[in-house]
Amino acid sequence: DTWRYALEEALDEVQGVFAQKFKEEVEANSDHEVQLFPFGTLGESADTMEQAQSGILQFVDQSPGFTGALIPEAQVFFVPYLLPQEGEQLNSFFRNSKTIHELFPPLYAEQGLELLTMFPEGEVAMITKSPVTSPEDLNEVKFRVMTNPLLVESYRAFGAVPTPLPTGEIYGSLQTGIIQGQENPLFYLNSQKAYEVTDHLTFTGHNNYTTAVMANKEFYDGLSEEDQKVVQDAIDVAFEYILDYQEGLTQRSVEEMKAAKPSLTVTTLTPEQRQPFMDTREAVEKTYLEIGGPQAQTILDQMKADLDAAAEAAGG
Ligand code: 6CS
Repeated sequence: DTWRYALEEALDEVQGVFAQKFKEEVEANSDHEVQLFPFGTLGESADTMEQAQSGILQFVDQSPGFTGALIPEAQVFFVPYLLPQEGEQLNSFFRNSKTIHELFPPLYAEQGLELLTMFPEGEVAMITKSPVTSPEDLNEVKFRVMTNPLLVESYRAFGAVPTPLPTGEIYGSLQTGIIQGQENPLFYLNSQKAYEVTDHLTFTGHNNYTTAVMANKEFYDGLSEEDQKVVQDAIDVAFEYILDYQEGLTQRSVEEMKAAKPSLTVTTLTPEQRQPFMDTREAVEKTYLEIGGPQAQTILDQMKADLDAAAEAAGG
């Protein structure tokens, strides 16, 4: 039979590379076929989630950026300066995190979803029409964010006017000036040609982009033990593959963007410039505890413990 898998990106973007590896593994180790539906074939993220919950799709990749209303606890990924940007500590966190492997699955299960994995998609940077070196520079700036209440709060704390929009509307909204900035990992800013409609790229160090892959729970529970193992093994292979694949991807993407648009400015904020952005973390954490659902405190505490463990494992 054929398993349908939708993702929020194109096949040559990070979620697409992951999905293709998953497909390859499943098909090599079973009689099942995986049919991939990249972004644009089935609607926006909100649509594919509905399709996965109702069982039209067997698998879906949806970032917590769009899962905020469904699973409020997943908004924890938008507390700024909580996750390290990239590197061994981050990878170790995703491999071993109790939050991800033990606490989140029951919360996804309540929504009819089997959480299979979460993986990082790269350091997030801002790309804007005017330069950004302080929260004052974001004053009055309509800044596109994913439709996630805590991400909205975090950009409000950064001083911007957060504007939640689906991904398909980013380019046009920058072009027409409805918004003046957005954030995303570098491979995505590059492949979506965000630099064509903005002029300044800024590394603030406030986050890494996290995504999640899920199965429809009824479908998954109905699989034989053998097939569940095929799925889990394929996920494990694709997970390690996608971490390797992303080595150096941020830097390469910046170089390609600079080559495509030499006038694009690329700025990494100094520790002093970062400080006022970092200072918002406590307030956003507090908001998370208010709007992050009944398990928010447990999730936040475990997440910090996981990050400490990852720092230790990475030797720093
Ligand atoms: O910003 C967004 O909406 C999109 N960003 C990424 C990196 N993947 C898909 C998502 O829709």
